[in-house]
Order: sequence, then C-alpha cells, then structure tokens
Amino acid sequence: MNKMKVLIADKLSEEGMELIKREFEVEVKTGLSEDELVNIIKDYDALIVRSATKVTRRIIENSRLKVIGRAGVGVDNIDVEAATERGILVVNAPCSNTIAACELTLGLMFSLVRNIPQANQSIKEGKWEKNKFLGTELYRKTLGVIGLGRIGREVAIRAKGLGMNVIGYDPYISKTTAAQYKIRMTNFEELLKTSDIITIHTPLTRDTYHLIGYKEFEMMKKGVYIINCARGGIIDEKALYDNLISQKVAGCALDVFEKEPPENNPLLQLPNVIATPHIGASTKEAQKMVSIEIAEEVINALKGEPVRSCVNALTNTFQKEYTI
Ligand code: 9EZ
Repeated sequence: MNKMKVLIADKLSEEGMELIKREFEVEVKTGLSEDELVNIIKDYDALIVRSATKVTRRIIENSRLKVIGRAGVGVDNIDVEAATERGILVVNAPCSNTIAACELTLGLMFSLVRNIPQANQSIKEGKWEKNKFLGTELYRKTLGVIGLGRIGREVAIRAKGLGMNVIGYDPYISKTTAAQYKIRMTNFEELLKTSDIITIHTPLTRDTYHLIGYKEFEMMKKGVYIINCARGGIIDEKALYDNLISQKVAGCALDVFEKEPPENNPLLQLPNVIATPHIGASTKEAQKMVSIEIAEEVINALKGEPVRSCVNALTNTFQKEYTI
C-alpha cells in the first residue's frame, strides 16, 4: 500500500520531520500562495503549517486531507469551521511554546519599566543620558493577568516570585484551578481598575477581538503599562495609540500586531512603545518541541489513534478562534 503523504508548508524543525518520515512520505514546500496550495493539496493526506500559511476554506474544500496540524498554539490562520464541515481534524501543539512565550513576556515587562531598549539605543548613539531613563520597580506593583491558561499561569507564578501582587481574570478558569496556582481572581473591571501593569494571554476569538478598547482604557489607572505577547487584534490599536499619546498608558510592549508584519503602524513611531516581531515562540527549545508535539499529533491522527489536542471540538462561538 502507498504511504500516506504529508505536506509541510512552513519551516519545521528536523526532529519532528524525522518522526513523520519514519511512517509517511513527507514533502516540504514553503512560501506557497493560496492558488499554488489549491493546485497541489489534493495529493496530500495531512498538512502542517506554522503561522505564515493561511489555510483557507478554498484550500480545505479542494483537498482530501484527513488532518491539518498547526505547529503552535493559536489556530486563527486556519478556517477551522470549513475543516470541521469536511470532517478534517485540526490539531495544534499547545504545550511547547508555553515557557518561551512566558519568558518573553517577563523580558518585555522588565524592558518596559526600565526603558532598557531605549537606553540601549541611546548609548549606542554615543549618548550618556543617565537622567532620562528613570524607571519604576516591579516589586509590590500589581500585575493583572488577563487569561490564565498555560502561559498566563506561568507568568503569574514567576511574577509572584518577583514580589509582585498578581491578580487574574479568566471566565474559563475555575476558582479551584486559580486557587491551586494561588492567583487571586477578580472580575474584568476590577483588574482594569487596580493593575499597574496588564498582560494579555488569551486566544484571539470573536469574544476577545478588541477586548481592550476605549472603554477599557478609560477604566485603567493613569500610568498603566500594557504587554501583549498573545495576538494582535485583542487590543484596539487605535485606542491604544490615543491612550499612549495622552499618557494615560505610560508604555506598552507588543510582540503581536493587528497586521503582521506591520505596515506603517503609527504605534512603532512612539517612544513609549517597545516592540518585537512576533518572537514569542522563538526559542531553540520551543521550536524543537513544537515540531515533535505536532508530528506526534499528526501521526496519531493519520493512524486513526486518539489525539491530545483537537481544536474542532471547540464549537461554541466564544471559544472558536477568530478567523481573519
Ligand atoms: C477571554 C478569555 C480570557 C478566554 C480564555 C480562553 C476562549 N478563551 N477566552 C476573555 N481560553 C480572559 C478574558
């Protein structure tokens, strides 16, 4: 019998690819357009992507795929609804990126309150501006964590270790789970009103699109800091811009944007914005683990064995990812 065929459409670490090659035929073709994918997708039983490839309804409906694997967490680049209609499993790799995303968040939090990127820029320009870079301490400040899934929890645990007062909000996390992690849960409004620093760790869903907008900024403390290493679109960028200009928000750190890569995004012109190019998952460890995690899931799916992380099951409109 012919081996089943797996198309890897975005760069994936060798470790995971080796696992798949043991049992199936693997082809790597990156940088394909939607039309190119539509033309070749009929040949494959499985498709693996990271975030670059958008798996549209058109691609899905021209396929005979059994499974689509997302080497990462958020599936907002996959039309899960179209896949579900065709009975195609969509699996992701939700565990591997946790520490990488968490540690980037902490790095950006320190960078934000001490102006580390701006100070680095300044000294390299030959300046010695000791008085310009007066920071604030994290110790005894209140960190509001919105979204207490895997990443939010790890951020909360570490922030407590820094002597921060950590509060959390997540409508999907039970009091019992929060108690296990010793995180004090609040409602959304209290978190906005009492946090010195707010960090976001939710997926992008119909429910979290523009979760932070004008109304929410209005409720925040003057001088609040904001961190978003989750998904662009959760914060209304126009509202953020206006609140940075008015100094209501003292500064923000962004790893993600409504449009990636950003094109003339005015946020990137502001001195109190620090930014990174969506590198939350970019560690050697995470890239290796994510390739193994997604390989195992796709192999399980193709063999008809149980999978650990199928996202089709999330059918209610609140949990469904927001497809752009
Ligand atoms: C939404 C969420 C958390 C959240 C967490 C998860 C689907 N979903 N939504 C709003 N898993 C905080 C605020």
